[in-house]
Amino acid sequence: MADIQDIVVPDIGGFDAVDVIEVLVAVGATVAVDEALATLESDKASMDVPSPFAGVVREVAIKKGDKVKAGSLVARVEVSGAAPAPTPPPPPPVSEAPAPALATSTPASTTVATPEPVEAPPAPHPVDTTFDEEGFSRAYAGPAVRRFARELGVDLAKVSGSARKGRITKDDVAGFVKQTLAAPVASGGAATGGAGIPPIPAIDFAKFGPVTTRALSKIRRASGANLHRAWLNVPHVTQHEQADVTELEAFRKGMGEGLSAEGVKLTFLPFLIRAVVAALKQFPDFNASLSPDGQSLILKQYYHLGVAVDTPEGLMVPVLKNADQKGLKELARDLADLSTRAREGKLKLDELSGGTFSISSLGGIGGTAFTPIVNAPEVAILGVSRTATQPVWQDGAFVPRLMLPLSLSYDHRVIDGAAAARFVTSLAKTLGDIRRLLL
Ligand code: CAO
Repeated sequence: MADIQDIVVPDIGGFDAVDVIEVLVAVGATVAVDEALATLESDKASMDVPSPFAGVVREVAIKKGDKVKAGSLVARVEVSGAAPAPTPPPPPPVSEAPAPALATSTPASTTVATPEPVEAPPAPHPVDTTFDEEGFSRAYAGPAVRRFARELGVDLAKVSGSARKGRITKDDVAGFVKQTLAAPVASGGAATGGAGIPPIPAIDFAKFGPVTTRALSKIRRASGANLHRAWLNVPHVTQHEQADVTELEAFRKGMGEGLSAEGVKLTFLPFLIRAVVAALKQFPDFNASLSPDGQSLILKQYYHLGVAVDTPEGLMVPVLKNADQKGLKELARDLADLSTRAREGKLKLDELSGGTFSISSLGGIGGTAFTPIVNAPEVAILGVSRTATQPVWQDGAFVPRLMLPLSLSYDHRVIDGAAAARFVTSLAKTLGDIRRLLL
């Protein structure tokens, strides 16, 4: 009698809804021990489900796009030969180590973004851009190589594998890209990427010294695409200013003591949010978006502020809704809740959309100024750096004052330099005189 074995998803580390991104076999296929049947991907990693048996696939129980968990049936295999191989340990996830928390290596251009679907980058003057999805699925390659190929827009069906049994390696994909880049451009024209942007040449860094390669997290890839889009579409200018927060700090400390007993941590941010809302009301063009045809300005009558949060998986921008209707205490509570859940990956989709203006605060970390990238289609973003006590000339003498650096990046298609200077000056004035803030 035929020995039909169920193959289920092994222990995948406590995830209970992992995406099936590829099904690698069909009914009737002959599989070898350890041959991958499907590829799963969570937010943190992707992994193959291998067949513990050699035999013929009699049933495939999942399809691309399904969500599975440990124990879900993947396939039924009619085992060939005698004793089946012992059940293997769970496959090691393809490493997708947490991305560095912040773009600290490029302080001149720190950025924010909401995670939206990653758009495939335009292939640099490819010779053949056709993509055979079926062939891609059938190609013999592991999940990391598949992801690498997808990111580069490489159709695995066209790549020949150099490893055992023709398995495609990362080097094969890189070699294919290199070859494609080296090929003569099909039609006349400059060697440029999409929109006439010259591509950065592919370099084999290993020629110069040892290297390791780490896949980017899903969030980093998504925010990267958004940032790139904003950077290319928005003519950015950044206006810098310093607010004297000496009195605000004394007030914050005094208030903070009482509030910490209630479990509320009062940082600068709730004050900033209040001050920003006041400035947005005074300068409504900063709480607006350009219409898609670029012919009009859509002025929003609500104040939903995006706040950049540094998470282990990359940057996220949860949105604090109706910030104008909340007091300092409620803002502090909401911020703590949103940033905690952002770091735990527990935000809901509607908490990541609808922002009208963003704030990116690096004040808790350090720095004196930076250039945030406008979170388009918003038209401005406020960057906040760390306070420092500085000598300020007042009434004929230098006095020590606590100064808060502000960096406002704006879309110059919508906002003039003069308006930006007025906006930050007004903001600094409000922060410098907390009586205005309490209005
Ligand atoms: N100057 C001096 N100290 C500051 C400060 C500032 N401008 N802003 C915050 N601090 C202090 C806080 O008072 C707090 O001090 P204590 O621990 O002694 O009380 C400490 O720094 C840490 O603050 P925090 O970061 O926990 O709280 P926050 O309200 O300032 O910020 C949040 C919350 C979520 C914005 C922040 O944690 C964060 O993730 N920031 C990074 C955002 C980011 O990555 N932006 C870059 C985007 S561009 O790539």
